[in-house]
Amino acid sequence: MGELATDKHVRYILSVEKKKDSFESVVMEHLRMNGAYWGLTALDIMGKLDTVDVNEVVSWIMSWGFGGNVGHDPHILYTLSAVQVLALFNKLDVVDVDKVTTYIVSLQNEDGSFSGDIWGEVDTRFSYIAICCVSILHRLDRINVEKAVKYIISCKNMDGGFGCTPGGESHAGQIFCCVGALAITGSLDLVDKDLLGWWLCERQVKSGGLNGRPEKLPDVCYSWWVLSSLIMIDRVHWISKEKLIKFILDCQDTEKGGISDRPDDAVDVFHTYFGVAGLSLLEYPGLKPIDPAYALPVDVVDRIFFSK
Ligand code: GRG
Ligand code: ZN
Repeated sequence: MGELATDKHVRYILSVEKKKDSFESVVMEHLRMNGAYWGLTALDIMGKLDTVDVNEVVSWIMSWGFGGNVGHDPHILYTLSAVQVLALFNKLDVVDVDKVTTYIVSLQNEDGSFSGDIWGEVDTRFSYIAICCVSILHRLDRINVEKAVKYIISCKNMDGGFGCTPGGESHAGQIFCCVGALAITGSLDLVDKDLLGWWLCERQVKSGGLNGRPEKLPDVCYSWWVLSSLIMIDRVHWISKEKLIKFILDCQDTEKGGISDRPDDAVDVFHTYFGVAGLSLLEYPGLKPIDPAYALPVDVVDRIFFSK
């Protein structure tokens, strides 16, 4: 089995960041805040965040006016990424906490669910994002946690999994969101851990990779969505860690760097991040540990909650 080509992945992520004026990245502009979170968190886990100019990143984030105004329609997806990146750099003090919190509070609906923006689409992804974000900002008490938890539980299915809305099919991505939100609010006792653990461990296929629901192909990003959920419910020993490590390493481009969804596919920053983050959850040597609920390095989460 090969090893993690850390230096190559660092170079790959930095090269994508430099290409930010390219056509593709202008078209994908709305995704750039999420992309920054994926790339920078991967760099931090690999111990290379210091290769990035902090001030440049912080002023770019602030020019977005996340959580409201300046050139982009606000969406809760970018708000969390912006807050996470600022947390990585220990720069949360630049956040207008009241403004961001008020924006998130305004997106909570009567039934406890959250919309992603003023247009109203509801999804358990937005419940996770809202809860994670206000928690990082120490403002969990500003949302109605009881109703938020009740809504998430209403999205639980007979198979133990969770969907995007009540009755929606169980999907590993939504399961991460629901379990993560329940973990952050201290409500994991509402999960049937054996039933959900069984569904999640069945996601491991012959190659060692994980899929996101039955009969689907394995994909490196589920090394995050499935594994983090298994860890939060304390059932990670129900899958083969060795086989999953091998699958992720097989998805590396060992020449140019980067990780793809499946062996021999084209690499991208999203799968590079989730591959590295998955390996961190698997305690692969040389990587910083990552927190399965906040999706940030453990030292960053400790700094947020345990430093004065
Ligand atoms: C901070 C890590 C972090 C996340 C923020 C946006 C979000 C919260 C979570 C997204 C959760 C989610 C729904 C992930 C799934 C993404 C994905 C690979 C979707 C593909 O779904 P299909 O149905 O693919 O196209 P399959 O694999 O089922 O064939
Ligand atoms: Zn994927």
